[in-house]
Amino acid sequence: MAVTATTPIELVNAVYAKLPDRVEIGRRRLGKALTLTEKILLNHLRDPETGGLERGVSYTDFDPDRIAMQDATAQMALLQFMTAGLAEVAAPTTVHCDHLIQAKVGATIDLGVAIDTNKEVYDFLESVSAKYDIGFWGPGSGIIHQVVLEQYAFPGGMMIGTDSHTPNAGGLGMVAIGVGGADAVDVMTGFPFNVRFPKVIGIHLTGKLTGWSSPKDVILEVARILTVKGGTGAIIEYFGLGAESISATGKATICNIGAEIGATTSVFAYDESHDAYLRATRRADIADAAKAVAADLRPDPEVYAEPASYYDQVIEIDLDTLAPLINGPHSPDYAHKVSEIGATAVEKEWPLEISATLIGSCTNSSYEDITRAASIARQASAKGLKAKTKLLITPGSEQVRATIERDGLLADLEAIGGEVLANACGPCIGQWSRPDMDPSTVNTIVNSYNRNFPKRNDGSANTLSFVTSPDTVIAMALAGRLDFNPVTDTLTAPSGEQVKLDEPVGITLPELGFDPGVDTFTPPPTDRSGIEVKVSPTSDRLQLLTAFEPWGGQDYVELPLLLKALGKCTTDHISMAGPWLKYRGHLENISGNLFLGVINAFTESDGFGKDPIDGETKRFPEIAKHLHEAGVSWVAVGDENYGEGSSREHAAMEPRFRGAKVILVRSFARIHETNLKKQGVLPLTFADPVVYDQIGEDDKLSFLGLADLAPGQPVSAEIVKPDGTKMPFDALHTMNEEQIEWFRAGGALNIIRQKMGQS
Ligand code: MIC
Ligand code: SF4
Repeated sequence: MAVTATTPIELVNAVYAKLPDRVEIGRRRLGKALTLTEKILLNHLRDPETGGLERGVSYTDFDPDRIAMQDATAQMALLQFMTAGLAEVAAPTTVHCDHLIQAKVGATIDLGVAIDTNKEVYDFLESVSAKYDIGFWGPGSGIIHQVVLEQYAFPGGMMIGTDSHTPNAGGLGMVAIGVGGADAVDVMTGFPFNVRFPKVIGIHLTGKLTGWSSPKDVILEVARILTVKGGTGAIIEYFGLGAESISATGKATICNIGAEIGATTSVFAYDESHDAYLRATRRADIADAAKAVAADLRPDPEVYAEPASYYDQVIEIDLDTLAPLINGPHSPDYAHKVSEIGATAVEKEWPLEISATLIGSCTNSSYEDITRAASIARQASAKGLKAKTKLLITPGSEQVRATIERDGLLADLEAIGGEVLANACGPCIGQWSRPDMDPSTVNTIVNSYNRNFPKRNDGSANTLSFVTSPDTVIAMALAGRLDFNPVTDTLTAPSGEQVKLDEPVGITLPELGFDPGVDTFTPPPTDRSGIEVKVSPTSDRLQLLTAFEPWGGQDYVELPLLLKALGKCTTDHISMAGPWLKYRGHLENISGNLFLGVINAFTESDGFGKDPIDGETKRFPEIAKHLHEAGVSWVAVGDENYGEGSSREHAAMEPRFRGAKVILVRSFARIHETNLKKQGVLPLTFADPVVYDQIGEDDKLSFLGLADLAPGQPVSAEIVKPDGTKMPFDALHTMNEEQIEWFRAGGALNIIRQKMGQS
């Protein structure tokens, strides 16, 4: 099927045509009414009669409708896909250029600089896209998740995307799952997408958001309740009249940040807001088609009547009483009421003065978000107020940018001092040049983004990042302080008058319709025969991949420890973004950032450890390189929710490339655990978490009986102390038969390549 700038109605019709039958099959097989999650998943099972449906247990094969990849992850995904030797991708696929644009002086100049500095990578992505029948959204088109929501998402659809915030499309009723590139390669090569059939958590929303409370507060509250790992292995399904009162883009904000609680994805049922959004984004044909199957795009009535019998867990949130929240620093589940953050900041000694405020990102840059923010800006301007901090705005897509510019909303924000950046990720992913801030200065920033791990925005661990709604960001920008509560506090206007801000007012969809802006989409050409993809052997940004070696049949005996990570170890800690994004297509070069952000459990400082070969203290990537060059395999040990955050498979490929055999932790985040399995690294957890504490810096670790590795069976392991004492313990894994095969083959890609006759 041709890849166009929007999902063709034929694709949607084909999905809806089988929906009623599949729902019937599901009710018969499960012997009960169905949640929305189950309906959508059943409709995408590769085999509707035999695909496993046991929540939290079955590994099941699905056929998603589409794949979306952003530029920073697409490079590695496509380099892997290329080794399979196919003529084209087997499912509709798009590539989106959004992560590589650095925010420095403003939209136009920054975009021009990015096009220049990233030319080699953009050319690569454009030519690979053209060659393999992939749609290409060039730089300036916007952030992948906004473009997907505007163009490709549809109620009842299923997609995967090589970015953890792919669930954003759940706002429009799609099961949209964030994956590593190797999962995308499966689907691009015609194999199913295999994932554990999720548990389903129901979140019942009652009441209605009012005043300063917004959809962002719903998900910040869910993060508070469930924490960063509470959604692991589950799809979050929102229901209730409160859910229906939220716009489609508000729903998308909620689903987007579902990634922060580890959820497989989040989804809202079809309702009027979906119809309205589809029509406003010029997709009336899809709106009509969805309306015709509306009952199957919602949970069965029995589920609403008795949620506790159908969801694994039910959480109640009353929107009438939900107070505005602000979460941070350093973890998106660290929630505070806006009314209380001031007192907490004083107690914790976080700076009350804000050094920068930022709105936008893939999370919060809808028309509604910007109208709400602009409504505050307008009243402030009328009273002569201006932002007391830097205020940066990243529009989520070219369509939103063009529309908010046309409707005067950007001008409202600029009038209080806002600066507009390119339609891209920018400061959200460390692409923020901030020469005015000394990295040794502890400082507070407030933004409407989704994650706030240390060093994420400007590379400095001294920047304390708080996430909140765009409304609260604007209010705090005007006050310049973290202890400002717009509900109760006043600002001093230049006239000396004490001014209280009125509540924000939003417009869900533009009255004049969306302005599509500049066309940045390049469809693949019909004749693709002459297209060549070039990767220079001397490039420092792109490197063709060579296959990893297979397992080899031996136990892993007395592997030295590269590191033991203390506390939070996200993918940002393992493979930092920001300045390193430029090496995302070059495995060897990007391995220079391996574990740079990790806190060493033995020294409690970050980035440095003891080289097990010579005992010297070095940066982790240097130790890993030294071990690699000496042909010494190693193991890394981590704590809870290891690999939280991004989908970037570099966090798994770099250790693999440098010789990691096992990553042994207290628990894993879903995408990262799969990424390790896909690359042929053994992801193991301690059967008894206390064993983590018993591992010393000079210990070695053995993993035995690997020839008998079997689903559900523990692996016998040993700590070998420097004096030779052995301390046996059990390690657990979650691999099924197929995944054990990946391990034996040295990675899933080696199996695909064999099947395609490439090796
Ligand atoms: C992120 O928000 O952390 C990213 C950057 O979008 C990542 C993807 C990447 O690292 O390229 C994600 O969320 O998966
Ligand atoms: Fe981009 Fe930030 Fe969204 Fe990731 S979270 S896709 S970096 S805007």
